[in-house]
Amino acid sequence: MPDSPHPAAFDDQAVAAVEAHATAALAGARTVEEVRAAQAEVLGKRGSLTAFNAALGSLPPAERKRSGARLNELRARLQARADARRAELEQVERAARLEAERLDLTETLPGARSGSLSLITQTQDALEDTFVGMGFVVAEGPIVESDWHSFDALNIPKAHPARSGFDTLYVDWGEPESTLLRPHTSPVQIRLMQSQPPPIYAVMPGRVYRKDTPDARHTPSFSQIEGLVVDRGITFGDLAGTIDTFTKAYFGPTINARLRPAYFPFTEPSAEFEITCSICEGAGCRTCSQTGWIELGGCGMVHPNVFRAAGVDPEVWTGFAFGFGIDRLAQMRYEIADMRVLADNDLRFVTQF
Ligand code: 2NL
Repeated sequence: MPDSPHPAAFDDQAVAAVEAHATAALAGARTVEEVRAAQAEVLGKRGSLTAFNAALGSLPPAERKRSGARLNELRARLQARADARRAELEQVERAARLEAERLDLTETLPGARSGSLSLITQTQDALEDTFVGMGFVVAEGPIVESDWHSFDALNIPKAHPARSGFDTLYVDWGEPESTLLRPHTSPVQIRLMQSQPPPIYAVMPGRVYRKDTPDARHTPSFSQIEGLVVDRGITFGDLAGTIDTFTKAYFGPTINARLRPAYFPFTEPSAEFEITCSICEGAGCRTCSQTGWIELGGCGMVHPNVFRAAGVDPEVWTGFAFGFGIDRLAQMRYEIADMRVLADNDLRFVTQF
């Protein structure tokens, strides 16, 4: 950039020359830094406009007033031009930075194969589709839960072993043992009953957490799906029919379901829910200990205490609930010997699905 004119004398011609020089310098600035330099050269402490200020003093009073006003106008005009040019360049620099930093997450690197959903997500999606086809809605809720929604509301007394730190992963928040990672999806059902009046026909899928040491059959985090039906006049027959319809819809016509008496604090009566062993199709094998049946989950009629805790009148409404592990179901369907492979991300495993 040529040196800016630094006039000793103060006249119209000199002012016009400074303005022309500054305007050209601003227009020619290619970076925000060049705008700053051009601005300093004219408007800064040692700038040419500042030099004019000194020259003002030697003018006669009338002339000084007129020239001072013109000088101020010029200063404001150049300031505005500098601001406008800076804004323009900032915009350009930002666009260039965004373009340079753009990361295409859908781009497949040479030699890489495109990914797929995890086997558990695929299984959960298929289960949701089956239940939606049967008239259920899908509900979700928080993973970090209160002990009230996880235990008290489910008729699980304070002394129940499921509550002890042995099974439950507590979060250090609030009163000791008041906040936890949900050990089942049942708190979502409690929240659903609290938030809307029956009838309810809903399934709640999601991740749950237990303090389990990983082995072939256990991982400290797994996925579950539970179902809840609340309406007038719901019976155990409706529960058995729903389990049967689901089993046929999801596994196909060769797989049957059966219920056997069981105990859960939140249902009465309660039952274990077994299906034909998919490995031997009921003939008996090692996986099903020669029984021909595999336990999938549990179910039962919702306990009146659970209804009362959730604000549902058990004199008016009845209902049933059921729950089973999604990982366990996938393990059976795909004959996965060791559950830990689900979290390993070993390509020899994940590329099979
Ligand atoms: C199992 C057994 C079950 C439920 C879950 C439930 C929820 C509410 C009220 C009553 Cl809010 N019951 N859920 C009932 C029976 C069994 O799960 O073995 N799951 C893996």
